[in-house]
Amino acid sequence: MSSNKDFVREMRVQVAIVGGGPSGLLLAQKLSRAGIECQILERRSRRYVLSRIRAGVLERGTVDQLRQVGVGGRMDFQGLEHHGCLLSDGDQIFSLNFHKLIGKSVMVYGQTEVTRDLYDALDRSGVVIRHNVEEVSLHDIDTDAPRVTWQENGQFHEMVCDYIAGCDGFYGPSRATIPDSVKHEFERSYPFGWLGILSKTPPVEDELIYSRSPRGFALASMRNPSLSRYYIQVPADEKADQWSDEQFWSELRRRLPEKVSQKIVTGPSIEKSVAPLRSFVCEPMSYGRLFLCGDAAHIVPPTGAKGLNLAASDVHYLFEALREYYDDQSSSGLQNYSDTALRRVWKSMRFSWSLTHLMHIFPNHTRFDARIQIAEFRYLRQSTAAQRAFAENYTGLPYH
Ligand code: RFL
Ligand code: PHB
Repeated sequence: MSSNKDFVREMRVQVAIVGGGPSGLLLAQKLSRAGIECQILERRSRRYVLSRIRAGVLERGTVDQLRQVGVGGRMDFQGLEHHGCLLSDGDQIFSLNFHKLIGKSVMVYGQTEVTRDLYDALDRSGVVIRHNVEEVSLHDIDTDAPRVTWQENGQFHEMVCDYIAGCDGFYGPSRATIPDSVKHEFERSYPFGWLGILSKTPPVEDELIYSRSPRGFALASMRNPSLSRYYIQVPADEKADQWSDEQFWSELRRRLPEKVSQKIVTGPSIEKSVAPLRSFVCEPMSYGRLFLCGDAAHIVPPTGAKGLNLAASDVHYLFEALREYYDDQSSSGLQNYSDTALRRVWKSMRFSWSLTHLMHIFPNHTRFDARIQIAEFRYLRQSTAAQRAFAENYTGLPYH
């Protein structure tokens, strides 16, 4: 920060957290329960953060972490435990029972609700979350006294800390602070997005349906017994407002097996948006005293429901490393953080990439590619070994 700016010097904290999405909030909750001081800097208002409709499926590891930090109550009461999912290919539909295959399940509970539960818990523990901060910038990350500066209510602020957790999503400033000479970025973008709607209608089935059809992919998901979430594959540059609700329902029906389509209850959408699909990894996930978590370090296409769950596993590794540092004065966990987190990230990256390839229509696909897709789908339908591998990945790989 330039020395001629008038700025407020905030109290030093142990960990400054940039970004108050699920990864920043979960990390803060874990740190505060362990007696490690932290503060969150969030660019948006709380209301805005809570209006973002995103993930819906939680792996067991995410569920366990939420329970361990005292925010599992509402999730255990309102969340829907799913023992499997349905996969369809045109008119063929089959069910994968994760519970029978590998004895595991997932929890359907929206990211919005997870975020709300974390806010409530952080309010109770008195953790400071500064909303509507602007111009957040990270300094001296390769020294023992890294700093974060920002603008709030027209005033410049500065906070010195021991460590910075970059939890500021794909477009935040943290990743950009790692020098280009150190950073390697790996990316695959897909020539389509997902148009999603939320509607106050009962879900068409008890399980999620991932459907591959000649017209493109569709997903039937839910938030609770009276709130449905549906997605359809659309071209990458599609705008949500080009689609009326009627057009959406009609296209969705054409992409699901007929016996399912006939049962869909339609209604007005209460949210409609297009999400681009991308696979992205930044290596390393740390530099000096900056540690990246969640979408700040990696993005997966939503097909495998892995984004929020990867954010949660990063938080697990980072929290354990910080606890080791403050409790045992050992920095070995922090030194290994990037390698440890990346090992799991790449496995989820692979699963999301492969499921995206299996389920979508690619504009540049040859007839050969289309045949391979069908063969792979049949293999999954017929082979218990393939189904077990799917179930193992979908419900979440172990943290160690
Ligand atoms: P987030 O949620 O993007 O939060 C980052 C926060 O940082 C703030 N920020 C800043 N703060 C201060 N200064 C700045 N300059 C800042 N710039 C940004 C932002 O305002 C924001 O609050 O990242 P985080 O915490 O790492 O969490 C990641 C998850 O949100 C994301 O991976 C998932 O939503 C992905 N995802 C899914 N993940 C799952 O595990 N299961 C799913 O079923 C699932 N479905 C989805 C999804 C994502 C979707 N979209 C919209 C991309 C479905 C969709 C449609
Ligand atoms: C969702 O309900 O938003 C959802 C569910 C499963 C996915 C992606 C999104 O794979």
